[in-house]
Amino acid sequence: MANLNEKNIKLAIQKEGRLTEETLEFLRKSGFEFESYKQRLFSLCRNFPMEILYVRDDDIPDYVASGIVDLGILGQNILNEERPNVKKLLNLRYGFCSLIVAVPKESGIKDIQDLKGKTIATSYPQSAKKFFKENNITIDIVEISGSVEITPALGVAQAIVDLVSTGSTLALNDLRILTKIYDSEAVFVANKKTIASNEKQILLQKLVMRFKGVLSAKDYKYVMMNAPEKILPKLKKIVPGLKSPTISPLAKSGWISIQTVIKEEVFWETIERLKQAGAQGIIILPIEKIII
Ligand code: PRT
Ligand code: ZN
Repeated sequence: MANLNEKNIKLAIQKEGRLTEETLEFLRKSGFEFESYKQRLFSLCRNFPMEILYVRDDDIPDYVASGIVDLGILGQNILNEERPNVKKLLNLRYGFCSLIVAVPKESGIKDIQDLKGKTIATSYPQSAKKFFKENNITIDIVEISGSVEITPALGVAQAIVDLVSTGSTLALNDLRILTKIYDSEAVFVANKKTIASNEKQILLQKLVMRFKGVLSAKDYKYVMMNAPEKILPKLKKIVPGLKSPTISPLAKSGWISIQTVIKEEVFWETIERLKQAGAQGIIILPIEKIII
């Protein structure tokens, strides 16, 4: 195991899989510089005392809980399944998926109650057991490590509990969703001793601030526009929370330039209303980071 310097904070991420690319992108956006070629086992950040270790996602909870590493990025689904003794610090807003119960399209099963006494194949036995127990449904579980979706066709199970993101795999295997157990996304977790440690706590706080900066920037866009000065009160009404936009006069008399941020979720709606109100030359820029 890499242990170049005891003082470095250690972060475990998935070596190769669905979370890898977006995790590397997220770390780079957060300002960490490091090499990351295909056969890597670990990387040392050039501009921060942090080592990144590349491991299987299933190993991350144990590594963090036991203190082999201080921090980890993994799917919430793995936390729900393994319930390791770690502290979740942030949701990272990528790697979205849901754990669902699915049955063959043609099957007569209409409701989860119809699964009583049936066999269910899954790679998430703990999550599945908990769900059916909470719903007072007795089922048998067959634990499968991969290709769970083919088990109904093979006659191994009458239903499956599996992760789904686009739904293509279910469609290809003629399965339909009966119900959802939980939603998941990538999360940032820490070892509890690291959080309490004098030395590493400071590094951890810096890291969390950087991550939060990237996450909140995702929510907003930077907008510049020109407008006649007299419609400013109207524009202020359209952009909620816009108490003090940056306003500068334009060479054309009676006209101003306005700079502000707009929340992503109401973005198009807001832009259309600004345009209707008389704003012109609207320029939209992505925001790299917001430090509050
Ligand atoms: O080798 P290693 O053990 O590290 O990787 P792995 O094969 O166990 O995991 P990997 O790379 O498949 O997934 C890593 C993490 O990505 C998971 O723990 C989830 O948090 C997240 N994630 C997001 C997903 C999916 N979306 C997903 N769709 N993990 C798995 N799937 C699978 C699902 O099991 C099914 O087989 O993709 C298939 C369905 O995808 P759709 O798009 O057809 O619905
Ligand atoms: Zn895995």
